[in-house]
Parts: sequence; structure tokens; C-alpha cells
Amino acid sequence: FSETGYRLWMRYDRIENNKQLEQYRSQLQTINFQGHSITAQVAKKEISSAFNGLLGTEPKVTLSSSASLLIGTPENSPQIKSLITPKELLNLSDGYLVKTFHNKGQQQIVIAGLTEKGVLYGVFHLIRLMKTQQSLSALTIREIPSIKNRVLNHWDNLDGTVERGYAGTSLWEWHKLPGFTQTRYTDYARANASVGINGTVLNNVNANALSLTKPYLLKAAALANVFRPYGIKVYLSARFSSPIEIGGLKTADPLDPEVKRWWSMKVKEIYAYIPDFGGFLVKANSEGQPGPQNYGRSHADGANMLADALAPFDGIVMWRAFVYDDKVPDDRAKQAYNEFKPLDGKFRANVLVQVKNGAVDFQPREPFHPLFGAMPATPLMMEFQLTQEYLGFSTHLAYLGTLFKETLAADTYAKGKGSTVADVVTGKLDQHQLTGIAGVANIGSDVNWCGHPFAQSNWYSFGRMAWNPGLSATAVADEWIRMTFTNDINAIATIKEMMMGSRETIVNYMTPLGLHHIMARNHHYGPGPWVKDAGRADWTSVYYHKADAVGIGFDRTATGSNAIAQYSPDAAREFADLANIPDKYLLWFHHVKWSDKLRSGNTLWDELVSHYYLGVRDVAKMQSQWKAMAGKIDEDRFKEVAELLEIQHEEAKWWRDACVLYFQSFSGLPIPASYEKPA
Ligand code: GCW
Repeated sequence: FSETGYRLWMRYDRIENNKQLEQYRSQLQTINFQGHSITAQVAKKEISSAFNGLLGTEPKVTLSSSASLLIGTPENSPQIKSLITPKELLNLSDGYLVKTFHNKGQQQIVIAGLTEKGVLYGVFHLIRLMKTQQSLSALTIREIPSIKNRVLNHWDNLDGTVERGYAGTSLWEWHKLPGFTQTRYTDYARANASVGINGTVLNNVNANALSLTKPYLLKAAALANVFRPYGIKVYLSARFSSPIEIGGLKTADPLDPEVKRWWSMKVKEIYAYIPDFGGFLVKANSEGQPGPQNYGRSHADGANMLADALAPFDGIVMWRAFVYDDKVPDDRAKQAYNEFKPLDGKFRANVLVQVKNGAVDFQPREPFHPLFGAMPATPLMMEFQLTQEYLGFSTHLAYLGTLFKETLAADTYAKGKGSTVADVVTGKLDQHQLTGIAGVANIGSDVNWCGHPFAQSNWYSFGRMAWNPGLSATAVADEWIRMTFTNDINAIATIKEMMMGSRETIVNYMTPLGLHHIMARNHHYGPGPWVKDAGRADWTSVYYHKADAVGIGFDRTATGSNAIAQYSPDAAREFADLANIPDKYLLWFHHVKWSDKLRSGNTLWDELVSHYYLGVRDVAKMQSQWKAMAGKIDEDRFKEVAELLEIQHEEAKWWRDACVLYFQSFSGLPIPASYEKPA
């Protein structure tokens, strides 16, 4: 039996630490688990397989109020009702309590939720505590999700391909649905529920209208049936021109009464098959997709028309703000703000505007999107990309928890210092009840789901941070390592160090100091700073780095595109001021002379070169760190990561050499002597 990584972070193997094992066994002898809903049933199943695996024994089922593990809601369990105060349950929504009580020398652990979904999440929390070998003796946990809709976006096409997917083909076997549903769908749901993900958009935002026809709706309904017990709602990407393509109408104009009627009927039909359908995700008037602007209408007109159709069923619209068009002769980074900011307050109550973390496109590093904080009257949803389109696909090791955290913690200054992006997304800053966060999935048919064993950590950390954006990237990495690889303290320290530096390392050998979008054309794998497209400035790398004999970088200050003015004055001031802007955003906002001195004392040229060389050296360092993990990790995953790191090292050199030599053709400066010898 080889370790393929299929089990993700949900490996229920016997706890190796004997003392810990004995303690858990003695603390968990009997269980009183109330509830009969489909959700309670899967929670019971989960806890039984976790106990069987981790402890090698199952607690005895009992109805006794003194069971060592008491699980339920105040509604279904009189014991829980008497133990938990109404105050503790206040605003718990789908959250939960995990508490240890001590009674006459007896210890009792209680998992309580207001809803059975909350109970399920509490069960997964207890399993996590055990898998990470935490003490259960004094628990006082009260967890409430900070964001309501925590959703994966699958860019899966109906033909089984996945746009920007690097982990095999689509998980959804459309041709066998709805008749056959594989057990893998259940494992997918378990993994999602274990980190609190509660929604999934099944199909690509570059949508095919066929996905809204009856045969495909029935397939989606079959998936929804599998996911429902795990508290996961199904959503669909809606192609805006569907009324024409599958409805036989002449127009998709959102203000046309026939079009409105068509969508209402369509929505009604969907709810007949999927009673808890989540709603629509829409990419409109971007990269050639149809949308309301085709009819001279605004994004709000389009979103509101769909929102009205969904409202009677409590469905929502997630309307993407990722719009750009080469017909708009301005800095592409400005377009979303220019189109959406004027629409603030014009959307229906069940519309979320979904904004990518940065204004260009899921780069290894971008400053936060200027729309965050700029649309106080509209709930904004965060969109992160888990699939590594611009970060080495599933070949390079990139833990993105640090990227998520960097964006969430960024200060928009929208309402003064401390107005973080996280506060915008959680609705805290502008008191929104409807909140959401999306992760573009990195999941496919690969045996290990995500391609690279470490890519699993991005699915995991997305879920954990969607639940609680306050979690630190280190804490999440720590959990994930313990659950996925080992509880060995030394191994954890080493692997954590690799993970925590991994994204910065990629930034260093790909796009240091604020450079962006210099990847090869179309597929975005490998360097392409020289790329030129005769027809389209915005598909040209040269456009983004703007290297010339004087220097390099995109002037987005007042002397350039002035994209900087889209940020609130305090944030803009920091970015505009060369003395204050963090180096990591320098060339995003400024065109800097090759000879200018940076904070480090180096000239820009020397600093740039040093980042490229550092990136390569740090991959080599990861390789030697990983080598030391031999014997501490199962052989299969050890070998896989070692070999992928080998490829990554080669490709980091490829990036470094390509970029340094290319930029040198502008700077005309030598590579500093200390770097002449390749690492
Ligand atoms: O990052 C770009 C990708 C496209 C993608 C688009 C989007 C789904 O290169 O493949 O299309 O973003 O987010 O809409």
C-alpha cells in the first residue's frame, strides 16, 4: 500500500505517541451523540471512523448524561440544554462550542451547536485537536464563522477539462451523473466540511449555457444531494447570454421583460431540482464573455435582474469585478474600480461583488485591490486563486497561506487606520450581513487531488482562513503539517520553515520588487518578460515591467496612470512616497532608475539581481531541508516532493537567468561580482 496523499489532512491513523493515545482513550470512553438529521448522521460516521483510526477503539454509545463525550444541540439534547447557557449560544449561527466540564472528579467533553451543521464543524474541531495532539482537559472553545459564504470556485468545463487546472481533469464525471455518484464526491465534501467550506460553484466562470439545461441541472442536483449532509450548497456559473443560447430568445438584455421572465422560470426550475441551491456566479463583459454592457446596461442592471429571480428562494448572486477590455485604453489595473465604484449602493441586497485579491490577476504578489474599502454600500466578496496559475502550477512548492494573510491584513485606511481588507470582507467595517469569500479550486482527478502534495495546504488554509481570517499563516501551516505529515516537533519546524518562505521564494525568482505579469504568454508557465502582442497592449509583458534604458517599473503615480489615486488617501500616500513604500510593491507603482539607491543601500539593479539569485538559493535550501525529512515522512510523498523540488530548482534558475539577462539588455549593467557564479 503506498501513500498517495489521497487522504489529504484527514488521515485517521493510530496516534503514535502512546502516552497521548492512552490519555485520549481514557478521556473518551462513552459517547452520547444526539441528532438524527442527515448532517448528524454523517457527523456520527465521521467521529466513528476517526476514533477507530486514531484510537483503535470506539467509545461506547450511551444515552447517559454523564457520557465522557456529549454531542448535540440544545434542541435535540436535554443534557446540552441544561449545561450550556443561552448566552453561550447567542449569535452562534453555524458555529459551535467545545468545552470540558469537570464534575465530581469526572471529566466530560461537550460539543454543542445551535444547528447540526455547527455540531458537524465541532466534531471536525475535536478530530483536529486529536490529530494535532492537543490536550482535551480544559477546552473552552467558542467558534463562529466570520464570513457567511465560504465557497470554492471550480473552473471546470463540461468536457472534463479544468481551466487553469493542474491536478488532472475535473472531479465531476458529467457523463456518469446523475446516475452514478462516486465515493470521491463524499470525500470531497468531508474535506471541505472539515475546514468549514460551505459552498461550491461547480462550473467554470467562462460558462457554457448548457450547464443550465435540464440534463445538467439534474447532474448538479445529484452532486448537491451528496454534498447536502455536509452543509455544502451548490452554485452554478451562469452565462449571461443563456436566454439566447438555450432559451430561444433574441436578446439577453437584462431590462427586457421576456429575459426577466426567462430567468425567473429558469431559477424556479433549478430550485425544483435543488431546493437549497446557492445561486449564481457571473463573469460578465470580461475577456469576451457576454454581459449587460452588450445592451448598454450596467453591471448592476445585470446582477439585479438575476438577483430578483433568485430572491424568492433566498439565492444570491456573486457578480465578479474582474473586468478588463483592450478597447479601454487605460491601465488595466484601473478598470474594475472605474466600472464598479460608481455602482456602489446600486446592487440588490442579495448581490455580492466578487473582487480578486489584486487588481491585475492573481500574481505571486499584488497590493490589495483598490475596490476593497471603496464600496462601503456593497458587500464585497474576496476571490483568491488556490490553483497556481502564476505560481508554477502544481510543480512548484507554494504555501499560499502567507499570501492570503498578507491581503487580508492589508490596511485600506477606508475608515482610518486599521480598516483591514479582512474587515471589509467580514462585513465588520460597513456592517454587512451578507458576506463571502471564494477560492478558485486547485482540485482535480489526480490521486492526491491537488497535484503537488503541498498544494493541499492551499485548499486547507483557504478554508481555515475563510472561517477565521484572524488565524495566522504559521498557525494554519502548523496544523496542516501535523495532520498531513507528522507530529514530530523537529520535522514540523523544518517543514513549516519551508512553507512559510515558499511563496516569497517564488516572488524572488519570478517577480521581485513589485514586478508582475512577466510570465510566458497564455499558459503563464515560465518566464516571458519579452512577450509582445502586436494587437493587445495588455497582453504584453513589456507593458507591465516597462523596462527601458533609464529604469524599470510601472508608473502608477500621478505622473503615470495614477492608479494609485484609487486607494484611499492614506494608503495612496504610502504607496506614492518612495521613502515609505515597501520594497515589495516598488515597481508596481513606480518607474525607478537602475542606479537609484534603495533602502538596503543597493542600487535598484543590484537589488533586483540579488532577489533573483536569492530565490534560486532558497529553492536549494528547501531541497536540503526536505532531504533531512527522509525517514520522517512516508517514502512515497517524500520522493514526490524531492523530485518536484528538483524540477523547481531547475526552473527557478531558468526564471532567474531569463529575467536577469533580459533586463540586463536594458540596464547595460554587470551582474554584481558576488552573484556571478550561479548557485
Ligand atoms: O487569470 C485569468 C485566467 C483566465 C480566467 C480569468 C478569470 C477563468 O488566465 O483563465 O478565466 O483570469 O478570472 O476570469
